[in-house]
This record gives sequence, C-alpha cells and structure tokens, in this order.
Amino acid sequence: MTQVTLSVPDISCNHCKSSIEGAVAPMEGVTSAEVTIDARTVDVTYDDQVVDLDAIITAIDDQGYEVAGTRA
Ligand SMILES: [Cu+2]
Repeated sequence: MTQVTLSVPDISCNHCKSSIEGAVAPMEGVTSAEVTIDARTVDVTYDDQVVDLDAIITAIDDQGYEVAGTRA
C-alpha cells in the first residue's frame, strides 16, 4: 500500500470534504481517502498496482479542486 498526503488549498468546508472523499474513496485500488479540512489535505491510501497517483489527482481535479502538491 502507498500512502500520500495531497495538498489542496481550496478545501474550506464539509462540502469540499464530502465531494473529494466521495470521488476518491470509491476508486478501484483506493483503500481510504480522508480530507482534513483545517490542514487542507487529502490523505489517500492506495494500491499502486491498481491505480496511480495521476488518476487520483485527476479525480480531485474533476471535482473542481486543484492539487497543489504532495507531502511525504
Ligand atoms: Cu467547501
């Protein structure tokens, strides 16, 4: 399993949280997706044999949120 923390500066409220979690969590290969509103981050755990990070970033992008970067 791969764990990544994505920085998404436009996260501001519970709506953002549910939009992003609702888009990423159901993806094939994603084990968990959790938005921390205060930190404006998305913690994602995924199987990189099944889904790649670009696809996860695209899914967040499709919800209208730009991923500014990753944190280790
Ligand atoms: Cu919001």
